[in-house]
Amino acid sequence: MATPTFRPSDLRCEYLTDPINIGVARPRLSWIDEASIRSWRQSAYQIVASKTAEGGPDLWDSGRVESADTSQIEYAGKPLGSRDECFWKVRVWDEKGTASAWSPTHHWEMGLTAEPAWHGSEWIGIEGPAGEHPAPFLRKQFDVTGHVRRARIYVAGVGYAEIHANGQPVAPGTEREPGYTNFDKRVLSVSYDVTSLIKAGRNALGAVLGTGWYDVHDKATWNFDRAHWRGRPRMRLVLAIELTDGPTQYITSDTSWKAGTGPILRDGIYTGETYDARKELTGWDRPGYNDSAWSTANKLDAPRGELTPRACAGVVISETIKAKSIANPMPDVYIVDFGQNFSGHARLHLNAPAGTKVTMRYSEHVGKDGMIERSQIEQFMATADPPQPFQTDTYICKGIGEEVWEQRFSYSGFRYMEVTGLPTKPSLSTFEGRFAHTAFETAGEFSCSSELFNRIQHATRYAFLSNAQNIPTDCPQREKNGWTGDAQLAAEAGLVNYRSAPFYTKWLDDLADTQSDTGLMTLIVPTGGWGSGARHPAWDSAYPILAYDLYLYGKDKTVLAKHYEKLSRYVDSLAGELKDGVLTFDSLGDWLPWSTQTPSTYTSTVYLFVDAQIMSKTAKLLGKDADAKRFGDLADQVKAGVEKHFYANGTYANGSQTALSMALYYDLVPTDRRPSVFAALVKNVTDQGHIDTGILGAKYLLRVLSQEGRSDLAYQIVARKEQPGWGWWMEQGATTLWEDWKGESSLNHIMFGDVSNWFIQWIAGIGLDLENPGFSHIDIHPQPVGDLTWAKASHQSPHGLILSSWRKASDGFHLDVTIPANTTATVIIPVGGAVTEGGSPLDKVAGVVLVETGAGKTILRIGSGSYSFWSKAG
Ligand code: RAM
Repeated sequence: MATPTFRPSDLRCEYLTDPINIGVARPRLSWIDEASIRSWRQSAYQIVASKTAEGGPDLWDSGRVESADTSQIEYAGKPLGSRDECFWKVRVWDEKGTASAWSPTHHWEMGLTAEPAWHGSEWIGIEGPAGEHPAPFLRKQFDVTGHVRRARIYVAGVGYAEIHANGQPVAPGTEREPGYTNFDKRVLSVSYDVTSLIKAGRNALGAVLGTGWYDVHDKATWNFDRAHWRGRPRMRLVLAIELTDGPTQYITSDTSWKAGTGPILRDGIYTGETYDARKELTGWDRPGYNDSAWSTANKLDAPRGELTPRACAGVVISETIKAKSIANPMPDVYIVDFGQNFSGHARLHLNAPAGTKVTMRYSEHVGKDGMIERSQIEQFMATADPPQPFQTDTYICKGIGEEVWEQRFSYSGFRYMEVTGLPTKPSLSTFEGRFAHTAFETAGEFSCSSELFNRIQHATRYAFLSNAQNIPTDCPQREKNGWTGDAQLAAEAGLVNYRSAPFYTKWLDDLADTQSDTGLMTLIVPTGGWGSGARHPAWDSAYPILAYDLYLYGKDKTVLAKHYEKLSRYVDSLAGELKDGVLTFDSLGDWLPWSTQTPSTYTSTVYLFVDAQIMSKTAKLLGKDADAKRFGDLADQVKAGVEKHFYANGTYANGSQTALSMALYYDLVPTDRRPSVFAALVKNVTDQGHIDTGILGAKYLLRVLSQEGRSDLAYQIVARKEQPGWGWWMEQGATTLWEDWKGESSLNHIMFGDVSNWFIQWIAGIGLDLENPGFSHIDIHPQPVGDLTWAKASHQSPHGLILSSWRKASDGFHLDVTIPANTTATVIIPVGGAVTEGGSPLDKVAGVVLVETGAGKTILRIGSGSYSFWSKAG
């Protein structure tokens, strides 16, 4: 038998592996402990950090810290400034006092965190009034005087800046860099490692600028064309070249750069891109290019926002999707079907004469006549005068043989694409779909014996990714807006399925930036002004709910501390609207219900209760006891208000599924009344035979049914193939989640997406224990309901991988569970019969404590490790 070993692995800084753009002074470090024995726990750790990979701990030696923590550990060494490197490693001790070997060394680098590090670089671009113009191309030639040891480009660009060095894009596979914020408040900068691209001798840098959200000339309902920040695109850049044999050389953006225009005739975030390949500037990003016809780059004003290193991934092309079929409903009109709804664009492969103009119009839907049908998604732009295109890319050929092209500064939401202007019949390989969204590592998987559930899971993941575009959005086609309600409803599904904490952490800053001095939030974030000035608690609560979700799923207290003041301001100001313990104004509520509309006064009041509770718990966590009491009292006051104004005749509000499940989920129902209220909910669902909620209720209904022991009913709701429900969408051919039960609007919305969270946390049974955030203690409670014969899920928690996999077989019920080091789990095996592992009764199994057996279930407590439980049939 091998000797038990343990070691720390997967070292991360601010959730990322070896990041080079850290902006905070005390970045948080994490690792996971891998241990080959059950019930392993860390008793202590030591972190050392140094300026060089080989050096001693000249930056930090934490010493031995008695703690089982492996995440959210703040760097507490010597202060780090812009561009500083930090190499670090960790070792851990077990409970017997034995030390592990040191982990491999990892590293992080600081981005530019202070103005002097920008080395006097200027914001440059092409001056003139904002609006539709050819995209600026910028270039700079320079000499490097020695051998390059490390080279980094730091760049801020609004709307977008695509950087090239010596003929190549420096971040291939990315697009729409650095990203979207309220540019009056905060502007993102990114770092690129260009060590292998910069050489001794003559070099060239290039940049192409896109309008993005900075210069929105597209006219649409949300008035981004009137945003205060609006201006011509611009960028600011520093290339720092460290030489092995000389002082660091800096190349900075300034008026020594040249500026020209080329093939991108126009680009618009909603409208798309027009590209004339005949105007390409071959070699423009290489040394030696003749730029004598170019003018001098103009120095432009800095955007008002504070420059901040972006601490999360940007947008990448994650997948290339093959065209599935091409129809030809009218002469010269081709309809390409990619078989999957997604966000991004198409890549063209063409061989056509110069001047051939190919137009691609992206759509989610094809009408009866076989032509694309976009009335469901273009209505907010249709009134533009003069008319403007809508998610349309146009390519004009240069006629040199095989041409390959894809746009870079916009994106669309689509499954189908109409192509016109082709001189010859296309083949399937003429087009590829390019799926573009914020990059995430996956954190969760789910599959089961139901093909339908697997399709819903697939659709949820594609909808989540399609709606992650620097910010969480509502839909990738019609609006592309950071609707706050949609985000709060989908965040838990997002956090269990993907490592999305850095993405939400960034968007919380966007929320903070958008808050008014009086504590008002806005409906969309960022906004150029639209959707501000009114209260919509179910949407506005995204701010406290998301901050607290990061704590619940990732033990992040830093984000709670950072936003505490503004969170309090929001909740206090909303509390100022209370009348006798309830909110009485109308606002957005249980949006897009099937048939029953729950009063928004009720849902808003419940959200204020949720907010007050979050603030009370947060205050307690942060040691602010007086505030904890104050917010606790507020929660009590609202609870009493709900009781007085919304409870009557055994029911809450109008007795809708939403009203009842919210009351039960948030514990607004006195204990002795819970059974009757739950019975009323069950009756409602059984009588109707389907879900009857909008987006709010859909997050709570399945959870409450499962919590109260009726996963069988929740299963029926989700497995139903008739309208309304997720199953009906799938029957209609959905490949992403839809905006409404009727299928009359966008076909790629994420706001009904909590169903995936229910699959993972309930069907497969990896339950988050709200009292033990970060899955420190896990509730494993698989739900073998309905026709399901097996289900499995995994989740990468802060402690490591959690796995739950069950199957019903002729010989009984099998449950495989893995829980990571430093955690414990309560396992509920939901069948009768004695449970064994590897042939041994449970009282003989290492790592297991039998808590209860009988009455159709066995309850265990387990320590870390992998287990295979079996409950024999009969
Ligand atoms: C729609 C959006 C979003 C929703 C709002 C209320 O326009 O798409 O999903 O939050 O309305």
